[in-house]
Amino acid sequence: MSLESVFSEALKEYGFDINDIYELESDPGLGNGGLGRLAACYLDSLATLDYPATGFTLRYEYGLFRQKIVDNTQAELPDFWLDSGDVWMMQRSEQIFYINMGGHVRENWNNGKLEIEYIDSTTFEAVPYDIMISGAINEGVALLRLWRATANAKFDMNSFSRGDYDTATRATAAAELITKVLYPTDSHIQGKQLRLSQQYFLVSASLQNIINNHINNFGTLDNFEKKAAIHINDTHPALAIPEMMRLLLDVYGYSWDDAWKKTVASMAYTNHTVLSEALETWDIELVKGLLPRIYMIIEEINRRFTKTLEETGNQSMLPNTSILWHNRVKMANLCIIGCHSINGVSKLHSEIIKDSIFKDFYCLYPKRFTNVTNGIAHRRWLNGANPRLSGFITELIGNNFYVDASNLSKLTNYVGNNGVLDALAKIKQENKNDFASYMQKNSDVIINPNSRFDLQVKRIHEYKRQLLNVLKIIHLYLGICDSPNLNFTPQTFIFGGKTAESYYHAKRIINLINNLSDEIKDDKRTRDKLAVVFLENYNVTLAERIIPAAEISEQISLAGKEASGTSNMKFMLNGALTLGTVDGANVEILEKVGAENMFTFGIRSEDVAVEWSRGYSASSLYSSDKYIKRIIDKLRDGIGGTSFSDIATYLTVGIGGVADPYMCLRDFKDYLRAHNYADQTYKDARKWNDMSLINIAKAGFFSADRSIEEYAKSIWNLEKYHK
Ligand code: 4GP
Repeated sequence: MSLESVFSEALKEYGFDINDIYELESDPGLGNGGLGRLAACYLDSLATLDYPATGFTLRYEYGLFRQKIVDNTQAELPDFWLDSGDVWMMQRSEQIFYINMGGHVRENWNNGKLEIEYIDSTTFEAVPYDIMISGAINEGVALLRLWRATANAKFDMNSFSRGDYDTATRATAAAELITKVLYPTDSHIQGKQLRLSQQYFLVSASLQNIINNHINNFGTLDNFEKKAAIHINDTHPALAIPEMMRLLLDVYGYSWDDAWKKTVASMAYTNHTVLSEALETWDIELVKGLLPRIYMIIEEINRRFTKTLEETGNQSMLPNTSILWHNRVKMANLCIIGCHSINGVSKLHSEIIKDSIFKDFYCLYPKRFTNVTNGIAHRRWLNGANPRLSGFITELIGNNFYVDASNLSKLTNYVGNNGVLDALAKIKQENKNDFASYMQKNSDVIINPNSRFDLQVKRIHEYKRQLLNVLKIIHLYLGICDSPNLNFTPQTFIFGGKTAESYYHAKRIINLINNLSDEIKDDKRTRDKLAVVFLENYNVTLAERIIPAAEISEQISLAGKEASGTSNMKFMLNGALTLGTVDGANVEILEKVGAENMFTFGIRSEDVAVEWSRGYSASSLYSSDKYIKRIIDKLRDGIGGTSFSDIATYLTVGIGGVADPYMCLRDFKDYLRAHNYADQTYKDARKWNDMSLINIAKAGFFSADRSIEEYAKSIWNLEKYHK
């Protein structure tokens, strides 16, 4: 409403600073990483673009854990976000739905009609809570609906009176557990029964809600697939497919064929990761036990699918495409069979899924596969997070970029304009100063605002290769120790990110980063030149503060592994230059800005498999490259007083697997080259600022508005609310 300054003034009169009030609001930690954050950006765009849309999720009592660094490693604390986060939530008790789990089912034929009887199952109530997401420039509102599980059964007074408190409270406790806590794993699954019940609870409540609304509007489901589009964000809501079938068959009496047509026509699926450990599969017995009717439907979907495979002579595809295989239910296969559209999240990723993980499916259903490159809420990440920069851009090109980010391209008119470049540099410096003061005030971390800010903030994961960054920093550190008088641009390497509590290796990397930070700080030779900072509890609030201050954006995953990445887009939009591999959406950033405005390095995705088949040997790199040898030996000898010989072994020999599985050593030399080139370029401020300006100018494509328009037109067939 553009009323911030009015409120700010009014609050001042009462002695309050608006920023202190902002600080009081906690992040709703309802997701783990990029996948959840993407959904939040999309809701912002859906509202602004005036599309009628609802996002469904669970009202977890405890969101993603708060990360605390204790003894230089990650500890997890519960995040009870509801103590202040619920001010924006409205309970809608009038729209409760009921969900059955457990027990078994009996099929009764009644006058030729099948009736499903649920025996000994438990019924839970799904209570909706709504958060309105307002559009930026219009009256558009998107809804985020969060389901809370409660017990359906009336309080068991009999048991209570007998003193059997256990039985009396069991139903309530079981229900509350479902929406108690968010599982903190990203990009790999943790197969827990509770997680499966969360997934089913989410999809069953949401689908009943969607269908209910549809019937209220149209009185029938006959036109359902023409009016409703359901999007499955990764495989976690894959049970939406058999649940939709269940509702159409058992509740609304459609035939199998009609129900299947409706289901496939209304459902679409986005894949967000190619890591095999992230492709969800469930134990058949678990699914059967928890969801007996759903399992029957999955079996029938699979029976019909495999029959078609046999009839078309494609039996050889069975191992890769069957939903039921080796006692597991393969959720991605269910999604592909049950959805009319399957997309990846960047051009490269969408090609990879067709060529490798879903190759057989691509042969079967070539028309289903498509791409929608991810996007970010540019109004949040530029106008909201970086008012200095967005104000300056408005002075230069007007404020149309607020509505349509492609207008940012008008900034290319200012390439080479010294006045503009100086102003840009000044803004960056002020943002850096602000961040340094914020850190000092809030966490006692001292950052030199005159050093170069080099950032890698994202979930900590082997494939994202924070370790490669660390190897580089150790190399720089040892280099300064060798020649303390060398002219060296002071640099601060800033890391941030959480990892799943059970991901041992990633936790060791967090430990290593923190120890390295200490060692460098304690060393007189290096402390003014080099610094490593690990931001505790990296989250959206912190991201909004640090991204505007960044100068280098590290996007260094092993090529082929990062589906898209979205922080790469946020950094670019805020004028940071990318030091990255040719992976995910980096490929499209490179296409937009040109090789001269980005620092790329590393093996190409198509060469990774070739290199493995040729027998990639990390240990020979260790023996032949004196720099690598020195760094690895240093890991063994100790960093910050602790030996990291396990990481040294992981890189050179392997721990229970191949050595250096994400090819850090393979890419090290080229990474160093790209880093050194960035270093040289930085010395030429005019050139650097020009590159920065071009990055901002070309970032418009990565607005979530563009992605949402693509989804609306090519997948959802969705019209705007006010046409
Ligand atoms: C992430 C991908 O790792 C990231 O590349 C992508 O940008 C993001 O989804 C949004 O599409 N995946 C996850 C996950 O967060 O849990 O698999």
